[in-house]
Amino acid sequence: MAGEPQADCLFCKIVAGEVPATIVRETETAVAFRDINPQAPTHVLVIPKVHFPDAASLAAGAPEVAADILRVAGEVAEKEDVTGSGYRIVFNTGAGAGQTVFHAHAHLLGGRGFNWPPG
Ligand code: IU
Repeated sequence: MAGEPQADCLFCKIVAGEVPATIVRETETAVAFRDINPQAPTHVLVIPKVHFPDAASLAAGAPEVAADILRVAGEVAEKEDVTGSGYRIVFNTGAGAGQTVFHAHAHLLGGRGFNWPPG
């Protein structure tokens, strides 16, 4: 069922505390932790505790949680002190766009310059 934990999902396991992660913020609905392969000085993943495969399905199925993800990303950006220089919030959606973990997640990237268009 949409939103239910998936046994084979790495991020569901992080939410359940079964796989370790460096958690920087946790709310009732979301967990933020450091990416294991950081692409910027600040690279934090913000994930919903409920399981949806991508950002669009999360927004359709649990819009209040999708809003929480954005709010938490902004709070982490403040805490990491990257708001002044600017930061990115990225939702890779689909393998063709680079999504490798099919549990919705926002990448919060900051602490360096960014190019446009992205690669
Ligand atoms: P993507 O947008 O699905 O490609 O992002 C998945 C991210 O999850 C990617 O940046 C990985 O480095 C990160 N990650 C992680 O932080 N911990 C893990 O155990 C695994 C992936 I597997």
